[in-house]
Amino acid sequence: MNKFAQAFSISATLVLLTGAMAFADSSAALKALDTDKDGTIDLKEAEAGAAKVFKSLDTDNDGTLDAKELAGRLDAAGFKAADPDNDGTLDEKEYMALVEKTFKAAELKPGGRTLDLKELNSPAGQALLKLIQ
Ligand SMILES: [Ca+2]
Ligand SMILES: [Ca+2]
Ligand SMILES: [Ca+2]
Repeated sequence: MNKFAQAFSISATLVLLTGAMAFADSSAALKALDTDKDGTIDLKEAEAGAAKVFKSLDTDNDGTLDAKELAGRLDAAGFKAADPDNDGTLDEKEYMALVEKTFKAAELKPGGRTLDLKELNSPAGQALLKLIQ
């Protein structure tokens, strides 16, 4: 195998692995969050997950999340958009509004009110999972 073919084969394997991992993650997340076991996540289930995440991320217990506490879950642009009062932190109301907005963005059928595995595997679905599990 020449170098090019080798590199190609390695990156193809990585893409396959990443794809498989994303799928496995979403399906485990769906199972964990789907408390009424209908095979989808509704906004109430997403919010229940988000409330748990909010509590566990608020390590200094001041009732808000700052960019440091949200590291790896929300990028700077996302943080700014979710902080309309511009105080540099997200309180629970701002966090829940962000969760609802991201939930709606992940819906392939707008107004469907639930997210299935395919929707959770979309970029918006993946962004949502970072906020609720
Ligand atoms: Ca459900
Ligand atoms: Ca905090
Ligand atoms: Ca704020």
